Amino acid sequence: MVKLMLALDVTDEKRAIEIAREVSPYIDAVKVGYPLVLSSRLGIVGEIKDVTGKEVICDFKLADIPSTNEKIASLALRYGDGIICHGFLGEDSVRAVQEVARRYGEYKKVIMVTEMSHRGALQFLQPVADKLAKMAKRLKVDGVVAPSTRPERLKTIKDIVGDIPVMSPGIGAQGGDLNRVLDILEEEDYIIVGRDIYESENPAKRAKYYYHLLRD
Ligand code: OMP
Repeated sequence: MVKLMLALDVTDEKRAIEIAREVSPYIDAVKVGYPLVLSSRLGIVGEIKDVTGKEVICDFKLADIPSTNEKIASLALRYGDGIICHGFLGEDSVRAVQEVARRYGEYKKVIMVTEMSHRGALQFLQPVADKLAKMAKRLKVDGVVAPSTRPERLKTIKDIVGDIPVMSPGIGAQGGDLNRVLDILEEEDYIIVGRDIYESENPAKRAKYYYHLLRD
């Protein structure tokens, strides 16, 4: 079964906790990024984990030199089960994050971005995305991010990374075609959905809709 990761990009801490609690029976994971952390504090990542009882991934899209990536990852992984980093900075920047993850006693995921879902990704990222996917495979990262907005690219990237789980944003507000995406994704993969759930009038109902869709 393809899993559902909620992108909790709300900037009101109370509302974030409320939504997290309401949707928790219907989701498999939560992704917390700059909108929520910068409007509250890093510890919110741990609170979201406590409230939902689900895997929480820090989406900080690390894109720096190894020593800075290392510092940020050390802080984030105190609370998060995993962290998203960019690959275009090169192998050493990703390896630095993997080193930090390895130092934690428990399993922490390092997830690498390949091609992104927005139009601007065509400009600089797409031309190198296959190379990034190959690097992700070589480095044995724990997951890659690839776009639901371009199913043919999602398929290519999935074929390159093989058994590495794919986490795919672009369903809902970005207009990705869920049926096509579900034809490509497999058991250990995730769709990432944000606004279509947290901006809906009834986030729990919307999350439940995806919950059933992924199981049918
Ligand atoms: P919605 O468009 O509201 O469903 O949110 C998508 C989430 O996925 C947001 O948190 C984005 O920052 C994130 N995302 C993308 O939309 N596109 C990408 O290519 C990569 C990400 C990501 O790394 O999570």
